[in-house]
Amino acid sequence: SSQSLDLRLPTPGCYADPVRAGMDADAVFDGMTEHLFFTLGKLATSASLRDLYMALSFAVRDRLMSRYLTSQETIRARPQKTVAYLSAEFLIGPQLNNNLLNLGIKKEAEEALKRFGIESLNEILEVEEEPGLGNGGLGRLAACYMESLASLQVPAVGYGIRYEFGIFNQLIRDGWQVEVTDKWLKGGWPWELPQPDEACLVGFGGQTESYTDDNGNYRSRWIPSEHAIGVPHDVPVLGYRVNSCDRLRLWRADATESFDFYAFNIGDYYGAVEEKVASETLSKVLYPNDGTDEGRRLRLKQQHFFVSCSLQDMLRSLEKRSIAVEEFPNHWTVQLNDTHPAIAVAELMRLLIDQHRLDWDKAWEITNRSVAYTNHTLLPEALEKWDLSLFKNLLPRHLELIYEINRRFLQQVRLKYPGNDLILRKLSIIDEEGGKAIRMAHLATIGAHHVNGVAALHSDLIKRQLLPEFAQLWPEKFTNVTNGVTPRRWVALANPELSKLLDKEIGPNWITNMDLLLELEKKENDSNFLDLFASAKLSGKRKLAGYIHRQTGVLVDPSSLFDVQVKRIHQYKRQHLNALQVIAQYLRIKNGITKNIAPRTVIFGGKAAPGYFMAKLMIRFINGIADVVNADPDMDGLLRVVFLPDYNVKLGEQVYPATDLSEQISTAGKEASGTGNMKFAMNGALTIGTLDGANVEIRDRVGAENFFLFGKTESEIMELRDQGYSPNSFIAESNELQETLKLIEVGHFSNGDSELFRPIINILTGNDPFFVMADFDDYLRAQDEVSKAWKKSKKWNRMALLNTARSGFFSSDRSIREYCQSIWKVKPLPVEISCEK
Ligand code: B1H
Repeated sequence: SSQSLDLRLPTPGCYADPVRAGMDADAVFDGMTEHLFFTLGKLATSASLRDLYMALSFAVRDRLMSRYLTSQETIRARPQKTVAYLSAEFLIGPQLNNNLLNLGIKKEAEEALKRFGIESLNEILEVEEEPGLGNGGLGRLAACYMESLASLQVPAVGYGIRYEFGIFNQLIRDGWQVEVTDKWLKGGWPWELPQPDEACLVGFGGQTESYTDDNGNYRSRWIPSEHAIGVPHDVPVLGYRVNSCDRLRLWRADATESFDFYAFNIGDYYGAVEEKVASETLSKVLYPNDGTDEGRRLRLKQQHFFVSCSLQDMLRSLEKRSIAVEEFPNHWTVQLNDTHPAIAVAELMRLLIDQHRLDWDKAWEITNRSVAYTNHTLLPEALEKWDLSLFKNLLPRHLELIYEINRRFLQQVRLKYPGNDLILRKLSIIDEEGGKAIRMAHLATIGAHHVNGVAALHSDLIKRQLLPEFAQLWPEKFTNVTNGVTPRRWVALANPELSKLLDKEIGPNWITNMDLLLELEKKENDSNFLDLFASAKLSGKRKLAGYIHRQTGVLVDPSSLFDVQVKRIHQYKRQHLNALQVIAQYLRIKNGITKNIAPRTVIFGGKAAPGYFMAKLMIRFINGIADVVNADPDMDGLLRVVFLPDYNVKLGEQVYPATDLSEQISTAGKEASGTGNMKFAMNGALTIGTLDGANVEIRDRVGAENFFLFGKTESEIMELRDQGYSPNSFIAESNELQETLKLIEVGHFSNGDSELFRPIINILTGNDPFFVMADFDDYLRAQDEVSKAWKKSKKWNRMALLNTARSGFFSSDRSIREYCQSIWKVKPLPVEISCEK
């Protein structure tokens, strides 16, 4: 064992080789040179930009290693609770810049690059392909949380899937979205460390059988018909200027055997490779749906695959240290990021009962004490349900366990509500309406010790609408943790101009203590400072204008109001409401009513799920409007419309610092939280928004006078719906809305084709499920307020400054502290690096 050997960890203090560990520019340069030569097989004289990116990344990775290994060793040697964050998505974004920032060697890297003739670090950062291992907010939240966990020195492992193909790349052709596979691994990805020695075996299919064990007890055992191997690929997640370096452990699926030798011997060559082909498909591709449950068999396989590997990995960590399995809840706290990993409740029970031989009650106590569940959506189409026969076919043992969990649970319910069959049917894990199905949210809620929503309003709606009977049964189980975003990536790294200004004004500690931004409040009337604040914004806008021109050919004016809506395309997010408003403004300008109009650049970005027709048509619609507006000389200097293709983390880093107006216009009650809204506010954008998700809390914090509110509230929407909502009554009352719809109907934005956008018109004038018509007039009114405010630039700048100053609450450091205190009960574990063992 390693304990009997005198193995010293290489540490910056005592690991002598400066090429690998030195933090000055010379050392970084030497490190790059050696990696070019030995790792990449290139001479410095013939190195491409990509080679230099790889060399710098390897040199930076070297400098993470002593922190990473010491952190992992510290966690092992001083056993205390570790957070296991289980998520089907981790949208981590580009790594190089973040690691340079958190290590504190950005200047040194820039200096080293100069010696290779590279004048700007950006040239190298441009080369990096981001791993698109997530759809949107949910995956990005997991990434922000990992960064905050490390920065707060909390021992944590993120567990997920190493998809070979992440979210597709989006092209725009003739105004339509075209999906292209995302080959993020093609040039080699330097940030992962494969650990084949720690592989895990996962079963699927087959059947269960009962038997009598050595003690004469009846037991069940599972004989799977197929297996896959999970190979961990670890990504170090370094905290900001601390030694703590947590681990993101992503599982890749391998075949158990390259060949089935039996099949091969009987001459079935294709049959022999079939199991291999099938299991390697497991981690092949991310489902790009974002909020619509597809109920696909392969998706359930993916979920069980990564959850089983992760739980086995946690149990193995105890075994290695000879810790009894009963101690599991004292060593691991398992957070389920939505229901995608909810099979963990059944799988942990299976591992404890079938493999570790615990009795039911003990196993259930351990499971319940360890597992907590975060809900991210109320939308019925997003709530995961698995067809019973599909589930039984793939996970027969888990189904038995779920039946028993359900039986015991319903027994409890019967005791509380005797004779109430309706409530039994409502609460059961098994949905008996139509074809039988497993409700994963019920499994997660029953199995977890805490259930939380992601913003105050959302958590409240979980209790009142989604799971009211559960909330009555277990009021103390339900809680809220409002989402947050990491200020390292979303301010310090994305917005260097603002960061410089903040450093100068209040010192650099805001990066880890965003409450310090409140000191900026005293500058609200300082014209000088407001000008500096505005010029930081202008510099972001100039950069984005350049990018827009290169990508779309559209020239935009950086002095115009940059009005931005970037997020997945969904009807509930109402990009079409924004688009209609643009048409109304276009009409006003055409009619010469320009007095109250502020020059605007309206920017959209976001991907549509490939099978979501309406979302794809919304993209086509925006591009149709953009074509007409941008080609019309009457719009010059007043209106531009841009659809930015392929919105992702990297592009987000360009967009947030360049935005004046943040569009957060979902139907009240539909957006669980939103996190882009927070990134915008931190970077000094004003929000136009509904009282939905975290918008409510943003408005409370930044002040109602610094926020453009419009639209019906959640309860007004419900009331309208209950009264039998008719969009036509709203259309009848609004001339501008009628004219706007008319223009679309006659084909003005589709070269005379009056059919193209018919489905949009039909849905809006039909049942209008997201109340676009009901909110249109008030939205237009709020947009007029925006234009008015924009014209008083000093006032605007003051409002923007107050948004930044008061956005500290939305740091993911605050969210993670709340999870640690109220759900996980974990404390930080500082990591010391020294030569002494
Ligand atoms: C959110 C999802 C989601 N909620 C299913 N639900 C998915 C559901 O591929 N799937 O099957 C993928 C994603 N994502 C988002 O989570 C909410 O809509 C946002 O409001 C919230 O800010 C974010 C993080 O909590």
